[in-house]
Amino acid sequence: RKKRSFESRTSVTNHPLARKLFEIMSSKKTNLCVAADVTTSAELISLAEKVGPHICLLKTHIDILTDFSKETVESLKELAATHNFMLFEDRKFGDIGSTVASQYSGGAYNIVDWAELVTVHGLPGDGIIKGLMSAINGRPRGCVLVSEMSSSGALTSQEYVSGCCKIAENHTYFVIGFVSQSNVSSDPRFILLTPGVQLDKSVDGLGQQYVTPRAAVLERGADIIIVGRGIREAEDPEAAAIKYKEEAFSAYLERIEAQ
Ligand code: UP6
Repeated sequence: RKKRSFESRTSVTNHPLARKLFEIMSSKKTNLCVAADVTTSAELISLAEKVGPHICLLKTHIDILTDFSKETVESLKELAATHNFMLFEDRKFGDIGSTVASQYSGGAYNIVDWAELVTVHGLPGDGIIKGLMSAINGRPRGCVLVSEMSSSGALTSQEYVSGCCKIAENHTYFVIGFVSQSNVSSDPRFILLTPGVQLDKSVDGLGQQYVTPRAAVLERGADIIIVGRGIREAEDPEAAAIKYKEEAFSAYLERIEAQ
């Protein structure tokens, strides 16, 4: 399954956002997601402008902004439309259905209003999916289940991973893939996103562990690599984005040609 092209996988999924993502990846020739972990709206918009042409997804942690406003998301939405990428809020929802429904559609961030995709932990069981779904009000929305983590000592056992896969299989109208560190599913509908990717470092001193874009795609089954500091902290973030994009996409091409 990991050898199929993104293009050919477009037709195996019924989820409009999975299809949209496969199409963006094929047409822009990028399987790079940038983790935009910055603390001001100005930095966020500036980073999105620089990396926008080179990414399929912009991953945010919207709650680390010190100056969040409606204008912030309006600008992000405009950039996403201009450069053809999707907004992906890494909220890592992890509570009971009723609570996540309020966190998704309420509060200061109203995530469901602007983020097409969000991350979700499988820990609470599938009530979390039902809770999130109850807040979408007919909008096209989807989620990625965090099945494994990149940090050292992560508690995601094999049993936990297969539990996440079951939730995904039972809720394909909402779950479009996984955050993972290995080939957690052979189902071509599911998109695997792998964080913990950097070219120059192997750890960050706070538990994060890195592999190269090539290793993520060819050894860990990543469809999409997620890169934060490797790009953000580079002298020239746009040049770094191009470099990570090219490394990850050429590894992907190698993988599909190997069939
Ligand atoms: N992230 C991980 N590992 C996971 C899941 N998510 O690092 O298992 C997220 C982090 C951060 C990004 O929350 O936003 O991916 C990685 O950033 P970095 O490249 O700067 O380490």
